[in-house]
Amino acid sequence: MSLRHIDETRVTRFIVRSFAEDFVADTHLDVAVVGAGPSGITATRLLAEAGYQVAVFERSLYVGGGMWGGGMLFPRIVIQEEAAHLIKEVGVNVQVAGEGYCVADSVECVSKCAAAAIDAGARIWVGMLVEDVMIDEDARVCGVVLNWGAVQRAQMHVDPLAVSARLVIDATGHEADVLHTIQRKVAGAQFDTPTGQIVGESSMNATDAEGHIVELTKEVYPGVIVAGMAANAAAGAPRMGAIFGGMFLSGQKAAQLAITRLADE
Ligand code: 48F
Repeated sequence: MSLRHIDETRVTRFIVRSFAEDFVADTHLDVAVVGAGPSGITATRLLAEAGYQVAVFERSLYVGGGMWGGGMLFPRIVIQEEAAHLIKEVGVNVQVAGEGYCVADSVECVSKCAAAAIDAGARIWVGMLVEDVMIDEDARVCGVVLNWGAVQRAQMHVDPLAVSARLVIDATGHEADVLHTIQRKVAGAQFDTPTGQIVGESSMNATDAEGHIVELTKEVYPGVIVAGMAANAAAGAPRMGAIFGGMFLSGQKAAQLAITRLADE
């Protein structure tokens, strides 16, 4: 069997049209998630499963954030037993390692978590950087300002586009990038953190870091819930290395907070 003759311009039209339809549909979101690491992808899936219009914007060309590379490029992650259900329910094979620890293949985990979020109805936009936020007249964040990740890398001056969102989840990992942007740009911005400011993460202490991450997952600025490593970084709490239970539980809490918040509006 031979494949049909290809009209190259049709390929172009199909791609651009399909992209444009989906992107236009995502210009008004219930929740814009920034960063497609474990916490962001988990929050995205749970919000989509709950019926919300949610999309995640990821500046890299790949999803998974720090999960893809496992621990120091060994493609495995460790998860505490109490959090393992959040990846088992999307079909990840989780091996019990003993003493309350489990192990999973990092590539399998990223792929299945991302596929489940898409199957639940969310869109994952890769190569899109959130370079800023929109702020309304009540000083509340009401959307994200987007550019191509490649534009940032090339240091080109290209004006961005904007997408509105009833809530934003900062799941940008160690950088807490959305919150740092707000701190830099909004004069006198105060955050719900121990110092009122965005501090940056401290050195590794896995027990402390994992112990605090769920509690630190909250709406730290009007309209912005922080999740994952960004929650610790915002508060000045420690990092933890390749142990991921807190990331999944934090993503789950961010989704639950968002659902409660949106129901109140
Ligand atoms: O860092 P990342 O995986 O965040 P996480 O969900 O998980 C942290 C763990 O991977 C690991 C750890 C485990 O114990 O500590 O590090 O908290 O994923 C964050 C994602 O956000 C993207 C970034 O490329 C990464 O994929 N990102 C960061 N800033 C932006 C962004 C931005 N401004 N716009 C879009 N994406």
